[in-house]
Amino acid sequence: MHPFTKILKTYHGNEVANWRHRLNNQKKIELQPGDIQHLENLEKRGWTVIPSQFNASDLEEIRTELDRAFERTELPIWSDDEGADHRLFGFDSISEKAKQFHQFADSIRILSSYTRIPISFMTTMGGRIKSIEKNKGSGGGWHRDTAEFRQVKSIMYASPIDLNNGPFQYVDGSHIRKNIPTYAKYLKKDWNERRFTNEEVENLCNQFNLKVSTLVSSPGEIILVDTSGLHRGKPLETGTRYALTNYIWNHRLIPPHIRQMIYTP
Ligand SMILES: O=C(O)CCC(=O)C(=O)O
Ligand SMILES: [Fe+2]
Repeated sequence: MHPFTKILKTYHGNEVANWRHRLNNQKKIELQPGDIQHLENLEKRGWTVIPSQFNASDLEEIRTELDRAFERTELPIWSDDEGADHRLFGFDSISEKAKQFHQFADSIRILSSYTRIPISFMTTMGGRIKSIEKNKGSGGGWHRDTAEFRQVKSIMYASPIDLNNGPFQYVDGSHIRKNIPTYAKYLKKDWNERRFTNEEVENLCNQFNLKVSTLVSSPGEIILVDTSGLHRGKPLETGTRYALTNYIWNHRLIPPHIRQMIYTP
């Protein structure tokens, strides 16, 4: 197949599926004051930060629950080769706090207004990552979750975060559709390449004057992000990072490699 035909097929195939899903699941979303600013941040930059009701003691409870869960050998815990990163998908079904995060209406409203696609499936991943030597950070280095369509997530750190213990990083504006193939072409990659080295990201930022944002949010704040943009969890130099992440799918079937990891009691 000609590469151009391939791009058209992949890209438009996804867009057609999106429109079909929108038509079949039309629901009017009532925006709240402040939403417009968050939607503008998502459109322009690819991320925004919203307040939540979670306080320091809620976060402490989440950390304790995560530590306990990672001890439970009957649960489908994922961990990386280095033993730095532990994850449990479906944490919302064993933790009341995670369930509240999962159902948090402000995140759902803003993210589905942004994608203009009703959310049809969501699971909460509870994660703990330690500063073991040579850890790659959460997500395993710079990447896009998808290149073909907008994909969104919400993330809440459950421990105090600083520049050294693994904050989320994002190349502002790298989710903007029309630029995705331009950046890939400059790096001599396929238009929908998803993995990037540190050096490639540095080159892109210099060439196209892009800025890397490091999201050091306050306890309990929630990051809403379009993960089709370039992002990573910064590799940790010290400490341990706890976080909850909502994985969200629209009409698309949840990928089998994730589905099989989700804990259902
Ligand atoms: O947890 C993070 O900081 C980023 C992980 C990631 O790449 C993702 O959730 O898509
Ligand atoms: Fe990611």
